[in-house]
Amino acid sequence: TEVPLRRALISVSDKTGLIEFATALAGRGVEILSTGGTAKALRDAGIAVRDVAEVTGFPEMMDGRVKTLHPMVHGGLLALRDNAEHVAAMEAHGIGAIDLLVVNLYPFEATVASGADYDTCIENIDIGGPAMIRAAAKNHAFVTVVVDTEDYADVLAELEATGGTSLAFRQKMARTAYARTAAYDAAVSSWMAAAQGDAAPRRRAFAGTLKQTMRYGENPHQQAAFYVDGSNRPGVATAVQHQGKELSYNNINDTDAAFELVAEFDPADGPACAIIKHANPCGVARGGSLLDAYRKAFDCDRTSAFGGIVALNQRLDAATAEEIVKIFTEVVIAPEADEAAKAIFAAKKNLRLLTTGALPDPRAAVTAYKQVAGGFLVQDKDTGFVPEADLRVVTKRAPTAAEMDDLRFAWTVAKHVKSNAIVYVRDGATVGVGAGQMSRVDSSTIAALKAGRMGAELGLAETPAKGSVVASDAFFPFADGLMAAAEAGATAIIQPGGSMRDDEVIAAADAAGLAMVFTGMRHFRH
Ligand code: 93A
Repeated sequence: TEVPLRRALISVSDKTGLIEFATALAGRGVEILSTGGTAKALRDAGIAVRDVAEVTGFPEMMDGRVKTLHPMVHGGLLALRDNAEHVAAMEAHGIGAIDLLVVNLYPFEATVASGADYDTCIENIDIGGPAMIRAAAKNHAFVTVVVDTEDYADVLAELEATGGTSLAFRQKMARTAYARTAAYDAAVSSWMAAAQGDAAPRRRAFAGTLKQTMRYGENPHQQAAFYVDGSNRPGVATAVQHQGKELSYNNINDTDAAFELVAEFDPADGPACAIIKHANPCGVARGGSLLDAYRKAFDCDRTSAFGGIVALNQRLDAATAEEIVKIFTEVVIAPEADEAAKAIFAAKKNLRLLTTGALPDPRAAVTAYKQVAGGFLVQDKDTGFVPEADLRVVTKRAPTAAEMDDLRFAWTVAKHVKSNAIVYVRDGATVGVGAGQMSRVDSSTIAALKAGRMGAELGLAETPAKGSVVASDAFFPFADGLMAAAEAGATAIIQPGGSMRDDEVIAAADAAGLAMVFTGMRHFRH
């Protein structure tokens, strides 16, 4: 089953590692055929190469749309070398066998990600490349197909070891090849649906590239792996890890939640910090400095913050790093980190530091998937944002400017808390978070209870919920939830409104002297 490599066709858009690879192939006596740009790059490097146009007898035409789509190419890829008829056909038509196909495709995904216009995206749909890849992969009994520059070294190692390629190796390359063309078409189809305004295409395909396999999933008896979608959204998928062991499934999930939350706070408006446990925030704060923001976030729920994930909206500095290492933290994620901060973390072997270079755009359209039995649900990520003009004061008393700042902050945090979400905020920091309860009143009670407990732990004279504001991710169906918040010490409330009993709820707020703002938008999160 070992097949020698005599002839290769190389046609690549991404020319990374091309010269080294082709040089090594040429050094083994492999004849190289190539398309326009690739042939030029090889020739410029002094590597002997034959133009595909010479082999097909046709020039590349129609802006390169037709260059390799020809029987001289596809016959050479598809012919069964041990089939007399196939061999006779090759001889009759002068078709030479192609043993190795090296193709990477027009950068369609990157073109879309760059925000290119419709026609440019269309022009970057590769047709000849996938056709050759699929042909070579089908004929893996004889042909080796390479679609990723990362695999060049493996091909050379295989040649070194066996003088050719083994069937097992060709099979593995063929699997990868079909996944690549499938992912490519999935990207084209998804882009078309979005660009043509079809939110529910009749068929939907999505695909990913393996980034990491994990020891286990959410629990030790579950297998798991992490795939990237090629969108390059800044976050845990694109982050550079500076130290510490590999991220676990739960780490990745929580780090994502933390970073998406903190990215809501524009660094131009000042530093912000979010601490996450089990995908819910146990503290979020803005501060005069990053250190201040971290301390305030930590003070919301010191107990839960232990072993948490810390996300920052700005470059990690040494002072904040010093403070973070005082307790055990699983992961810290930030756009950047000072060398001094990295040095402080270096002493903590179990702490992972991730930097992303940038924050994800909280308003960018992202498609979210959720698996259900027999299918999956697809929706836009919740990028909902209530413009200032849509905030409606419904009570006799309007919030003060300070209350309004905290209400906006609480509302943003509530969007990132599992429903039912109740978030108490004072002075730009959460002081009580009630998450994931089946009853809104229970979430309220828990948030107030946690605030009270933390006040006692911090040695405060009264609960930090006193004089706070509160956000609810969905409307209060009755006045009871609102009354619980008032009893806990909240002075202002932000909620979507829209309950049948809004009048009762507003009357209760007025009676208690509360200020209340309706957003007209809700933020369920499950
Ligand atoms: O426009 S195409 O779909 N038509 C083709 O016949 C064809 N053959 C190869 N694009 C085609 N390719 C692609 O050209 C390859 O997949 C590769 O990405 C690119 C390499 O072009 P060049 O060698 O001119 O840089």
